[in-house]
Amino acid sequence: MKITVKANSNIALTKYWGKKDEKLKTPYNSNTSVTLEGLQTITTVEFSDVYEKDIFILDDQEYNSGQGEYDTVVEQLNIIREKSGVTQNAKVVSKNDFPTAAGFASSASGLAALTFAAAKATGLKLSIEELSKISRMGSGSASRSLIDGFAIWHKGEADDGEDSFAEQIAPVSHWPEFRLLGCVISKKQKKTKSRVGMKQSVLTSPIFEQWYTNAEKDAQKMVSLIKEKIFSELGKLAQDNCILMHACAMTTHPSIFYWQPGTLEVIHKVLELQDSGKQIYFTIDGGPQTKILCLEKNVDEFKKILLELDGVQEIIECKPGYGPQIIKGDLF
Ligand code: 2P0
Repeated sequence: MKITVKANSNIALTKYWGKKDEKLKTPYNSNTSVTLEGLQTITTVEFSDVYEKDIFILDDQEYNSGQGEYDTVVEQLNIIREKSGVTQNAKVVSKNDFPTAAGFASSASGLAALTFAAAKATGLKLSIEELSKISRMGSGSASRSLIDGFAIWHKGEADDGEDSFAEQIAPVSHWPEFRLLGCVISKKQKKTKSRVGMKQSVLTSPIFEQWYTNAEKDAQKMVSLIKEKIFSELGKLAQDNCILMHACAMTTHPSIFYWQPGTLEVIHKVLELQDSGKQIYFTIDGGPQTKILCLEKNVDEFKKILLELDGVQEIIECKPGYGPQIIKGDLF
């Protein structure tokens, strides 16, 4: 059967940076997120005898064996084949509506869409919890994109990783005024992929232990702030958590600096606005884009100020969104 799925990306409000178990893909610390309407991947999957091998096309480019993207897709299809008993090869065609691999969490929406579509195409009936665990194997942050609204990905304690999955903290309707403004600083693909970078951080950053111990506490605090809708505290916590994650990345050998001059230009503007009492906060992932956390009522004012900065090319506005959905309009 051919299935097409739309999945949203997500932004980590408190981050994941480091796998405790490289095989099970479990994180050192629990982390939290909001799924984002506005940054999406659409993926069509079909299993059929006509395919002599798995085919993967992303944004009109075909990937082959030996390329990381292709191998990740095949590994994910293999998990679904194993669970479903389907043995056929698959064709996977995917499109992102935002820059791939430039720090807009394309792997989160991509792997969530692939996992959901492949599971449905094979007729597997799995819970969101199961789908989150399978998505985790493809990309850690993808485990969170299965969830509507606000999520926590539990680090888990079990030896088999079965308790490491994402769970809803609050639905979209809990806080529809929540906004993320993605300031596009550069569309170039990043130099160090998160997967490679975080592995190096685990091994070499002198503050790694401090980072994940702190981040675990942050994740638990974030759950309360989301539930209680205390925006200013949430923004401050997200910002501080992001700074510590980047300090950990920067103190890795060799050093991982995702920030570009434009990234810092936005940071300084945000700090200046905070000093004048505005409710505006930043967070940054594995790339140069500075992402603004704010509320709907301030969007126009903040967009205008940020677009005046030399380093900001455009702004992508996102609001809380839903988990993967089956849609019409197959890509092949
Ligand atoms: C996050 N990031 O929590 C953090 C913050 C980037 C910075 O999860 O190796 O693509 O596939 O599990 O999920 C990006 O890393 O890494 C990420 P893998 P992933 O959103």
